[in-house]
Amino acid sequence: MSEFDLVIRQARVATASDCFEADIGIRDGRIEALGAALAKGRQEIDAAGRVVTPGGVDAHCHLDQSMPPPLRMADDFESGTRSAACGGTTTVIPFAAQEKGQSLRAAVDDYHRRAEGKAHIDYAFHMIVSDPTPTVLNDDLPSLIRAGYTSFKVYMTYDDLKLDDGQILDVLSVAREEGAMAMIHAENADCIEWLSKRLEAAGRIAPRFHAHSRPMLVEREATHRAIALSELVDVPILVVHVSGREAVEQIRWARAHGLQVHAETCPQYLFLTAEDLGIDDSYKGARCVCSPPPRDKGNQEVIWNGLNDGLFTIFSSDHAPFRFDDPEGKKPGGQEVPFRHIPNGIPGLETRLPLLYSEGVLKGRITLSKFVELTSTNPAKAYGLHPRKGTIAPGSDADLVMWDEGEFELTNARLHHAVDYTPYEGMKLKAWPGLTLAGGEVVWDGSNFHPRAGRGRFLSCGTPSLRPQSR
Ligand code: DUC
Ligand code: ZN
Ligand code: ZN
Repeated sequence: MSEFDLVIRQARVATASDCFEADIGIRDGRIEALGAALAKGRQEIDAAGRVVTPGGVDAHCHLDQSMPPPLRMADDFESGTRSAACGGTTTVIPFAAQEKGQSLRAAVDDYHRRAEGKAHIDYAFHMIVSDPTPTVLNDDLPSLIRAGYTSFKVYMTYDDLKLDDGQILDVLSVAREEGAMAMIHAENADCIEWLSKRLEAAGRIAPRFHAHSRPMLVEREATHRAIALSELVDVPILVVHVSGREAVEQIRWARAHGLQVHAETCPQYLFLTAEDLGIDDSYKGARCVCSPPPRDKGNQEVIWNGLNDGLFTIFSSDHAPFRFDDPEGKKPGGQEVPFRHIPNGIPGLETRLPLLYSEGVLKGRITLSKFVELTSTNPAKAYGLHPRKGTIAPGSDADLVMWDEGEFELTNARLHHAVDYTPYEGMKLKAWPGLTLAGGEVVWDGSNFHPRAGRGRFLSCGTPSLRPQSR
């Protein structure tokens, strides 16, 4: 009997702390051994000269999330996890969103039904708390955290989701009590509403005015307020989808004052600018409408610096998939609508890792270990999935990516999501996943997707285990 199910030979193994050459021995879906000249496997893959990283953990993506009619997300748990796997991501953490008036438990049960039997890769859930009733605060939230839903998102904007400061203090107190991770969407709702009404009254309704309705001060103010609320309760927070300088400055200020404020950013803040929402009134810009909006080239540099110097903990996609030419998507009811009615979000599950590997690692902006830390290890730690996920070590799940280097044109035709566009159409990349293993099984071989809906299991999350920030 051979010792391993699969051996990957002579890989350049990259973890968040080291890069070294080793064979990787896999059995029963887990990594069993790392070392030189491991015994034979029933199957062998030659990785000589190739980088192998842990499978990506995309800790911020929206799949099959309930939307007000006529809107509908293009990706469900089947197509979303297919696309993720083909882009090197082996774990996703989408949201179980509570609707106002709904119990939090009912929301979690609903999203389990949506995922059941569909996912090709493992998944967990963050909760979205939109209605923190006494029952939610005293019963549902604490017991769901103890049951393996150890993170939740709160919104400071969007009418159907936003909480006021008192409500945010209430849910942060539960996070502190139970050791959960609170993610905060930081934009000032009243400023957005005030600006949107004035823009609309002046006839400025094209997609590009979305960016005018959410200037950076709107994000800066809310980021500072979120930091102050977390300071008052004395609990760590994670500020999601940070877009540029002014929010970064608030987070640096918080760190300098010894506050535990973690931060996430996303590809759209490295590779898009407000001009992608349109330089004229063309509706094409609706494709890139997301919140916060992309900023400018100078802000892209601020984000790159923050990725390199430790300001950012996590790099996620914020995949929020709406088709462009679709009455359920960016043209609600078949109409080109004023900017404030365009569904917010862009696709990015499959492109997150190749974009950062190609433009970050291969252009010398971040190290390979930093890439692993931001895209896999830290999200796994932040949401209580490490060391099962997020690293290459004996005992960890055999979730691995082997990288191809060469010339790759990023086109929507290459991708496996259900969206009819990518914001990055035509970009020339230098790397793409050549192989993705999930639980030791090949799900993507560089050319073909190997489907097995239902292969992905639900992951119950443990206590967040990020180390405290030192600056
Ligand atoms: N902004 C969010 O907060 N969520 C989904 C998409 C978006 O643009
Ligand atoms: Zn958000
Ligand atoms: Zn989001």
